Amino acid sequence: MGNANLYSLLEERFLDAGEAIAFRPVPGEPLSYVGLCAQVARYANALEAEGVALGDRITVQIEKSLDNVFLYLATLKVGAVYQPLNTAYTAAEVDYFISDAKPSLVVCDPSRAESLSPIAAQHGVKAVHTMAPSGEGSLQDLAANQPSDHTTAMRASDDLAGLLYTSGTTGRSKGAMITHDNLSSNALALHRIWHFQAGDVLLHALPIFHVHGLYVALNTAFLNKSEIIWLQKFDANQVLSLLPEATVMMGVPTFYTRLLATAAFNAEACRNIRLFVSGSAPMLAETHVEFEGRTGQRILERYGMTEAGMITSNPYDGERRAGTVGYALPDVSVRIAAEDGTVLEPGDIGVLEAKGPNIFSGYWQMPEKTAEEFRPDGYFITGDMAQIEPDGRVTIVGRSKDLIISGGFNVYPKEVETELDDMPGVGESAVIGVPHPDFGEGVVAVITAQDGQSPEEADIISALSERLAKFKVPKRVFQHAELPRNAMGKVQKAELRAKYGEIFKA
Ligand code: MLC
Ligand code: AMP
Repeated sequence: MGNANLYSLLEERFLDAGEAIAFRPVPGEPLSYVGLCAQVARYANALEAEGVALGDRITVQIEKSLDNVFLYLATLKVGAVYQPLNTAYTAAEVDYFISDAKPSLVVCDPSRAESLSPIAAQHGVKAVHTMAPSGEGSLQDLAANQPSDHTTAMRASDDLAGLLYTSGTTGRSKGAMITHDNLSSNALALHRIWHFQAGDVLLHALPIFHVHGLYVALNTAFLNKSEIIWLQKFDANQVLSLLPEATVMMGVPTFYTRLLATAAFNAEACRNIRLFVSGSAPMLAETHVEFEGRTGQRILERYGMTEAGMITSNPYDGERRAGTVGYALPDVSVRIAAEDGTVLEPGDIGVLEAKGPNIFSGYWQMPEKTAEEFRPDGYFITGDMAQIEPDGRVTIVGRSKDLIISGGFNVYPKEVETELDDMPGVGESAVIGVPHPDFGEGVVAVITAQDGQSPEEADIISALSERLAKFKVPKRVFQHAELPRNAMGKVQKAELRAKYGEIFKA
């Protein structure tokens, strides 16, 4: 039997690509595919020198960099499990991820070493390394002194490759277990249906701690042996200046609204682009239409999630219809069901369920949670409300899960409410998402006062920022005498969303 390790598939392509450019960092020196292979091997040897064994988790919280990519690929290569964390997470948030994943190694930026080292020690982590060229615990230094050849570890298709945390309705994050086969089947399908071809250059401006920037963008470009223009983060003016050198860009809807807000953005800037992909959050139909009017390009919207990689995509050749997410990927089946699991008819609105080689193998050490999210016949319950037309085209119409998506990052209201409720002076809270011109949805909190206190909005925001990643912190906090409730005592969030629906309107 062959090796199902995703890296073994990628390495074949890398060796075939040879001296072709893999990465063109801006700023920075280009790196060839041969050079990439050597760096990955050095990191793989470094991990093994540190005692990393098959199936061990490696927790990573570092800024986007090529070394970050080497570490991702080396983790695959040695048969360990990559656990990337959003760089916005606070030490308090990371504490939970480390306690749950029980990694054998934590890799962080030098600026975080002081706060993360005691946390790692407390949870029995063998070593904390920093992503720095030198200094105590420098992983780069360790890798630099390793040989540049390494034999890729044998993995079965259902062995774990990644552990990506995603919050649940309870507010507690769950680790989605992603297998080698989940990743390779999804990447191969996207590579094919999006017509990746010789000469493609990917403009990469997404973060690489989530599915979109890490798996969708990188793995498809790698399979294609493409050159990747590598940006630290999304900056509309920088992207505008580099677009003519690229043929493909992937982004969250905020990327596209920010480009449209840039006066110089036009068809000329996109002259060499053959594919713009949008996903991770709903794109307004107006954005799609305005984008086509300005550039002549029809953005291809696709839909996916951490637990499932990509599930549906608008067609490359057929109609890319604004407001829809297209058809199930090859080998993926989707259906609409009622809450009790009854499968509904075309046109009915219900919860989207999906099945296929892309679906994760369950939540890390949470068999009951896993069982709750799957139907007995293997379909995964996505929590997204959708409608399927008779020809199979899917439209996402809402969410059954209480989730806010801000600029492509997920915010679970329950998690923010729990922090608010624990604050002195706060009685109860309700956290909602309302339309935001830049982030799609903006986080807003409504609180009641406790013990006659009247906490200041600015103080609440600043206290929350100590505990929660910036993107989760409400942009506004309003105080009410009491929260609106129905006869059953349930907070009426729809009423609050209607009341504050206009606050971010320009
Ligand atoms: C930054 N801020 C955000 C935010 N990003 N607030 C809310 N939502 C966000 N997404 C905060 C900053 O900390 C800052 O706070 C203030 O808002 C303004 O920052 P900014 O400079 O405007 O933000 P910027 O750094 O430019 O980041 C915006 C962004 C970024 C859109 C470029 O958020 C981003 O790259 N998003 C991509 C997310 C993504 O990759 N999602 C994929 C998930 S995978 P202050 O207080 O300091 O001013 C997935 C599956 C799938 O969902 O289907 O793909
Ligand atoms: P995550 O858990 O970060 O992977 O986020 C996945 C969620 O993002 C999905 O369950 C959807 O709610 C949402 N999502 C992703 N792509 C789209 C899209 N194209 N349209 C609407 N929602 C999307």
